[in-house]
Amino acid sequence: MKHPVLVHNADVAAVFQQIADLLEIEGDNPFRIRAYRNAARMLGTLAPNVQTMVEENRDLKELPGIGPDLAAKIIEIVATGTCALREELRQELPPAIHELLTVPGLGPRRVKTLYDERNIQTLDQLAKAARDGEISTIPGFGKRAEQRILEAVQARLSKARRFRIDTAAQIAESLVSYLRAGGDITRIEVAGSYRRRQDTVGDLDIVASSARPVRLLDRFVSFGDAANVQSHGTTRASVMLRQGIQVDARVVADTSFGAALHYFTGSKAHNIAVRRLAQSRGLKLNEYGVFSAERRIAGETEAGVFKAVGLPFIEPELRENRGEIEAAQAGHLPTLVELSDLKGDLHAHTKASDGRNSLREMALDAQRRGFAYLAITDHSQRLKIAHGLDSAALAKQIDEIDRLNEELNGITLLKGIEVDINEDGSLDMPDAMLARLDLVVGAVHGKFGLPREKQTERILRAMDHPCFTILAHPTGRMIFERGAYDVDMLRIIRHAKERGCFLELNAQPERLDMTDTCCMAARREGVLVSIGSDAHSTFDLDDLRFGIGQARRGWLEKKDVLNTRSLRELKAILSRSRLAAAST
Ligand code: DGT
Ligand code: CA
Ligand code: CA
Repeated sequence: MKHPVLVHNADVAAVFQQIADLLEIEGDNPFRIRAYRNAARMLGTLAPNVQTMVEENRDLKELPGIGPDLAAKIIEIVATGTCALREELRQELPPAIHELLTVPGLGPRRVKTLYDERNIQTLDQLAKAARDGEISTIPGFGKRAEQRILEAVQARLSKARRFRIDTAAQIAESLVSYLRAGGDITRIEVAGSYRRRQDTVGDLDIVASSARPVRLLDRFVSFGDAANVQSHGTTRASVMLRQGIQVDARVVADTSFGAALHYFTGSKAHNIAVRRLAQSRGLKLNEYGVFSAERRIAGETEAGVFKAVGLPFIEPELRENRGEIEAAQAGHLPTLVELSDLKGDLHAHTKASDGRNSLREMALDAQRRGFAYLAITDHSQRLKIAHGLDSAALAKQIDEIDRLNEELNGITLLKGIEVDINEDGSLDMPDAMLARLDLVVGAVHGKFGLPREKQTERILRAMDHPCFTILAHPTGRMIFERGAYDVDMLRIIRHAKERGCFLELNAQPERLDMTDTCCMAARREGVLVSIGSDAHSTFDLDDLRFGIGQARRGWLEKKDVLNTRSLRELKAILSRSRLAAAST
């Protein structure tokens, strides 16, 4: 029997994305297509679950970009799992054609050509046509395009798929609540790379303790999202979910839960190092416990396992065998930053550029989250697709913020800008305007292909501007979409130190830029990191949790993070940063 499960936001987003693609292949109205794409993107990062919103009778039209038509479609998808429009469009086109759209470089228009001209409907057919040299004979596709398609398809067909942490989180959270609702659980955790808060995960590893393991695993394999059951025993089972992610579940006796959790949290390198430590003390360590001869001396809790091998508790995010065991032995483990340490956010957008909410809505939402400040950093004018602000628009926003701050109580809006860093390192806003702001967030939004030396110089010159405060998403990577641009991060970090400015850890789950190792380097060099939501709507402030996960992987403590400071401390730091710039 299948149990009813939550419809994930990602499911609704996927239906909208498919509708947009199919409409585009059919050559439909571009505005209609864009509305579906925007809605899909919004749903992809929306924290509240839309099924829950529908059940609570909340008005979906309060979501950014959702009008009556899309709201009705969401309700339809939540109720039926699909939507009549998609089914109609699918009838009109071959079923696997949307897979072709996942090949980099193949947009809907080219897919349509491949279909119309050569009846190519699947990835396998595409790979074969490219190998046979057929693609390059189609008008609009040359030899180079054919070669690129061949490489991309082969990579796609062979690549083990990974998933972004936010996608994994939606699935993991609903699976755990489904399992808990069955009532056979003593303790449960999602272990593996998910618990270590890696930016992507290969699969999910569930560890549970239960007095009725067989019933628990029966329930697990009956999860509504399970597309097929790969193994199903009395202590472990594996399923492949229809989203393409595999989930492994292990059930142990509660006396072994800590040992199993430690083992399946990994990483493998950490596990091996800890086991070696156990062996050096004449102990045996496995997923059931720590044993001295045949006697179990620990295993019920992770803390007990660590203690048995002579270590204090090590946070999961640190368990990569990157020095955490040595630090633990020396009593130098960092006290990792937590979400509740954040006093504000220094990167947020409003309707004035490409955000969805007003200044007031953003301010009140930040206040509701217990923040003392929120920096408004809309785009500068060079970023045309984001409706960036020119001087006049920024001046107007400055006045609006001043007026709003008079009225607000307990939350302060800071005046800022996310200014484009031009190719020569100058900033896309006159100095006189920058000088009127509380802080300046600089970002690279184009010319990603500059050679390393040029790209690095460009950013260093930008940081030299006396008003420059924070370098946003320092490497520009977009997970699964675009690699980091070629840049010397160590030089940038050291320059920030010299210059008295800061680096951002962008918390958007598709960015999580800087990486964990960059955060470690920033900490080592003594440069404060700003964990920025880059929110384009009030909901996006939820993404800060992903930024915190990454910061913790980077060993950051409260003191290493700029926006853990009180408003008063922050203001002092910001004015010191300008003084430092003026004196160099
Ligand atoms: P993933 O799924 O690729 O994102 O990464 P993990 O770390 O979740 O790896 P996974 O799912 O293969 O295994 C989960 C944990 O189980 C892993 O972090 C450590 C533990 N583990 C797996 N294989 C071994 C092994 O051969 N030796 C040891 N010591 N531990 C292992
Ligand atoms: Ca895993
Ligand atoms: Ca696994």
